[in-house]
Amino acid sequence: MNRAEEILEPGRAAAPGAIARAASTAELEELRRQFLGKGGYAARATEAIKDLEPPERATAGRAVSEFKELVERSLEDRAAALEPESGAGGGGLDLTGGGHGVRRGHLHLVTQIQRELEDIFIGLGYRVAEGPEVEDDWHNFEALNIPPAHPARSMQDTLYVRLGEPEQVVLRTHTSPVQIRTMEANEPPIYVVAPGRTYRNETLDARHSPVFHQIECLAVDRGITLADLFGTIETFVKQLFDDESLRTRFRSDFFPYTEPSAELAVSCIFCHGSGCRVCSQSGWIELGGCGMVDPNVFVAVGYDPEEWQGFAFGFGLERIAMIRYGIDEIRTFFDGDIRFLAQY
Ligand code: FA5
Repeated sequence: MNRAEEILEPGRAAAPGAIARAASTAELEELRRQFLGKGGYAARATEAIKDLEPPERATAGRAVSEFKELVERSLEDRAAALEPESGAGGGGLDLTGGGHGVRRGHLHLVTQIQRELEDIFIGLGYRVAEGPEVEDDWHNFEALNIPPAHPARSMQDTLYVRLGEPEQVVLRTHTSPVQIRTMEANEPPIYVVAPGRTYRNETLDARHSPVFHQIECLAVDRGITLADLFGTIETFVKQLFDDESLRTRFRSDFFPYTEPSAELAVSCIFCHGSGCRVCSQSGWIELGGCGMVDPNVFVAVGYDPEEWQGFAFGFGLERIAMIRYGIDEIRTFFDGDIRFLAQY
């Protein structure tokens, strides 16, 4: 039994009996607070999840949601049983009875991760930049050294708001157009991160969704090297995951807008490298791509590539959340099941 389950255990034993003995709706509300409210069993167990070993997190998460369901079910059953007695004379509406209260919501897990990453990068001296989700061909492709006939376009098929070149308008396929918009509007040096929603014409599977989020990073200055890129990524991965057993892997890759380019992957927390459904049997989960800004990109935005160097990377936010919390299905982020969302 892990720490989160230990916290839940007494609650699990006590809840059904205590709720069944409640004599009024006010008493039921008090019990709801005790089991599910701030500082209650579920909240404390959820808090303990982040200190668990990654493989234990999914089990603990499930235990918390099962506990919440158990309490909710017991409360509903008891409320239904009490109903006939609550009105004056044994029926009708009891205007003196306590209300059910409004349950407090909270930020979606992806938004939480996004804000946390923004904080990490602000701490490193970056500022947050934004760009539109409906993007023109120039910013999404062309200025990023992806001309119309380039094969890289077929890897990022998307939804087209307006067809036809060169005025084609698309739902952006990545956050990289924000690099272009930032450089067009500012003189170097530049240190920005740009989180946001992105779209691709892709089939839904455990790790891929047609709508997802990325965070882009761009640093442009004099004398920036590959060592700065790797050092920055390592710093943020360590801060974010705080997990000694997690391994990172850089592999040479290709992106038209960076040269050289690399892919960053972290070891699969579900199978620890032996291969499973979530990592497509590879033992690694790809977080994103990175590299040194290609001189052609600097030329496209009017910077002198002899004077300025830079690095950039773009990572998937859902993937980061999946690795951190042991979530094995990307669909759970957007199918709106409150039992999933309430755990984080
Ligand atoms: C890119 O999108 C590049 N723009 C990244 C980049 C930026 C490279 C700056 C160099 C410099 P890629 O297509 O590999 O690269 O996507 C990056 C990450 O986004 C993936 O590793 C993954 O974490 C996430 N991602 C991509 N497609 C999906 C999808 N369909 N569903 C969920 N996450 C996705």
